[in-house]
Amino acid sequence: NTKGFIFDLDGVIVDTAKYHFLAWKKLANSIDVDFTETQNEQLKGVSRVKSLEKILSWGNKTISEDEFMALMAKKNDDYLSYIDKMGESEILPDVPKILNHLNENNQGVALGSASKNARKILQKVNLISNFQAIVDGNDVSKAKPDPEVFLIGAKALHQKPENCIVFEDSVAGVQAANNANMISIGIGDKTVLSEADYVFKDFTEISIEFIEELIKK
Ligand code: G16
Ligand code: MG
Repeated sequence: NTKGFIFDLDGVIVDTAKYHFLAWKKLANSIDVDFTETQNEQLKGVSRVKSLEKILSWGNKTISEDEFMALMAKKNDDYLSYIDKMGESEILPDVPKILNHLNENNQGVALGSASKNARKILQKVNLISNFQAIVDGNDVSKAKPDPEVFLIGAKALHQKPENCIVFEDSVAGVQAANNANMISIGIGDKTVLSEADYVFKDFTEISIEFIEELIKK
């Protein structure tokens, strides 16, 4: 039995949300806009363009197209300065255990991320060889909750959507998995991710037996 397992990146494999937060906060403050952790929650799984649009609307700012592009570049440069220092120690607990089990049992493994920096991050934490397919912000035109990112992932794994399982930490991502007709596994808070088929706090709560059940389903 072969299934397709599709992983979100930020919040599932690594905690890059804290670096997005630092970079967005610095940028927002530089244009006199307040930026809180609560607001940052609303940017999870959201593309870079959409994130900046939200920050500008929270601050009631209108800027030119050129300024918009310049701010996006500034945020990304700052974000990349954190990414450059990343290493294997930043992989979230028990992620390698699950990835290795899937790889050893010839299951399809793909990444489905909104980030344009996904490949770079996977290289930094030395996990790139665990993935047969990488679908990221460079490959999609429609953001989560649209199912596009996961449907492209399923195709790359030669799997039907109903034989795919998605791991996601964001509400929009869980909705995207459900919209793709895949099994959705929320990683995080049960009350926030209530639309997911299953929710676990993190991968330390996911047993190999549970993974085996998903493979046999
Ligand atoms: C991630 C983050 C978002 C971020 C987006 C785009 O998505 O959750 O906060 O805005 O990627 O990232 P970048 O600016 O690197 O292209 P995911 O889907 O991996 O959770
Ligand atoms: Mg995420």
